[in-house]
Amino acid sequence: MVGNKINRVVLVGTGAVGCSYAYAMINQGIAEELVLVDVNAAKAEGEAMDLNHGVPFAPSPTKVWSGSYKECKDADLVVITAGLPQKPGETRLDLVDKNAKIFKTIVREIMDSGFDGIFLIASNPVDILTYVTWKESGLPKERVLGSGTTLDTARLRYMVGEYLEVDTRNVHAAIIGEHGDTEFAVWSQASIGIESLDKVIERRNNPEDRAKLDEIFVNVRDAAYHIIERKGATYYAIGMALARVTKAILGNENSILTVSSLLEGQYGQEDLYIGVPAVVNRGGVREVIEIDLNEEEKAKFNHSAKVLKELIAKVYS
Ligand code: 6V0
Repeated sequence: MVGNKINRVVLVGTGAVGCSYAYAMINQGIAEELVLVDVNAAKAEGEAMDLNHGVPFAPSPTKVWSGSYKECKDADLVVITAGLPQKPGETRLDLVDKNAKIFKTIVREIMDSGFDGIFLIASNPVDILTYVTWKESGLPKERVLGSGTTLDTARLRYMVGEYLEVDTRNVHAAIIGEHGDTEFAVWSQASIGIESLDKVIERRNNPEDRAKLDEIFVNVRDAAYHIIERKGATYYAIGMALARVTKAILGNENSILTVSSLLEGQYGQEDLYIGVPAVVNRGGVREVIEIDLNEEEKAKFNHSAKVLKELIAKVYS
């Protein structure tokens, strides 16, 4: 709760990702109210029942119920995890047409309720669907954001932390760009604690380090494929990433997270949503941070932006 204000979050899509998010939200006591909406109303209802039965074990109470789009009117945040998931072998971009259609309908219904809060999007391809949400809702850009590369950045921090044997929270590194095959690690700006990664590698003097970091990046980029191959879907970590972004928003934290944000000239790009470091607070995205990229990283960013812009053109042709 901020002041006397009750925070209401509406979650649209109570599949694997949505429920992992709801579970993380309740376990961390992030919002007072959590409304579950799904095209499969019985599923949303069952999930609300099950989650409510765990509330006595939570650090603070969350009221959970299954509802309808009408309840978005009083929501501070609407989180969308609805849509079709990636099938084995399917890229996130293959999903674009199917999920863009679903989104246009969902966003219209939400706006018809009188909703005037913030949208956080997770469905894939997330950068495109965040753009679609911004266009269709007519809300200011600050109030529409996507999970972007928050999950990918967490995967990178985890794997680098494991390799260097340091707490993952001391790994300050990020993945930026499209949440997908053209994303990349900004190695040039990475640090471990307060020492640059370059300096750490020099000090360690281990000839294997550079190749190992490259291998870690490939494992991060392809993590979804590796997990989907084994268990059919990925959901726990994205659920926790969405809870982290929600906490930054509702708690007015001014946290720097690699969310999907609208570019208006930053990184030499405009009119697209893409994963970049941004300051997130109660107003949504306070500002996009334009970090220095080396020439190789700039080329990778531009390639990622090009792929996304081609898809946006496809949706809005
Ligand atoms: P799921 O388990 O199939 O759940 C999807 C849910 O959406 C189901 O409960 C459906 O009933 C519901 N749904 C479908 N159409 C509608 C509609 N029109 N209105 C309301 N509800 C609807 O999929 P899962 O939860 O695994 O994945 C959901 C989305 O998250 C997919 O697009 C994934 O690709 C995406 N992910 C995004 C990640 C990220 O980092 N941004 C990570 C993992 C998955």
